[in-house]
Amino acid sequence: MKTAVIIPALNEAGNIAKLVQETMTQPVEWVFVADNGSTDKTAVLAQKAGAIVISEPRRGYGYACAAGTKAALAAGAGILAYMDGDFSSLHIELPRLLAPIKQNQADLVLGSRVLGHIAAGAMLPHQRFGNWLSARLMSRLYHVTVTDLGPYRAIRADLMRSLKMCEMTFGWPTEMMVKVAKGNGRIIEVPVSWHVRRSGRSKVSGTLRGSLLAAYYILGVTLRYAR
Ligand SMILES: Nc1nc2c(ncn2[C@@H]2O[C@H](COP(=O)(O)OP(=O)(O)O)[C@@H](O)[C@H]2O)c(=O)[nH]1
Ligand SMILES: [Mg+2]
Repeated sequence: MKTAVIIPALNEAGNIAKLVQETMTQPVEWVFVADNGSTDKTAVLAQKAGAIVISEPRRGYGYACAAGTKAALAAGAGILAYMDGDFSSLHIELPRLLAPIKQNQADLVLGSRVLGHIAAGAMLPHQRFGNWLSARLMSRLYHVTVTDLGPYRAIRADLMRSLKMCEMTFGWPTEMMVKVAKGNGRIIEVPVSWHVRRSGRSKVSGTLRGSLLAAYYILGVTLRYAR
């Protein structure tokens, strides 16, 4: 099964080249960087490092993930893995996410930071609480066992293709989970570690606007799709 890693990136020039190079040392066929109008050199550095850069002009985390996904599916990937572009996840843990799909034990594998390790300062208290609340809600409403809603994850490509994603902002990762759960897909969690971003600034949990929007979309999608 050929694997594509999709990295949504917005102004990650300080991270992206090394991250792409490191990721390509893993058993993956492609690294797609979904650039969302970065004003720095993210796109050119990612391309030089060996990634396929997908430019998505519509602003929104979900638009970027969707554009990267579309390109990876068109390339013929059998497994899609998602990873942030700031070194908060480790490339060496990728095989953990891929193994259950390759062994046909799961359709969606979620990297759980709660089951793994969160480095000091890598997750702010409001983010920990929001994750805990969302995971509890999701477990209750969708009869799944999840401890986290982390971005580091892998999914079978044919399942992803069937999901008909429509949340084009911060609700995208949550929509993936609730739709797989509703379709009785096999979801498992594996422990992953979570680290302080290496360079540059947070656009989501480190800002008030990003945090409020993320909470609104994550909780909103969790509740809305349960109906
Ligand atoms: N393409 C794209 N990527 C984004 C956007 N917002 C955040 N990202 C990327 O998504 C990942 C997570 O964002 P980050 O700023 O680290 O959020 P945090 O981990 O909550 O602090 C990083 O790779 C960002 O570059 C966006 O609007 N478009
Ligand atoms: Mg981050």
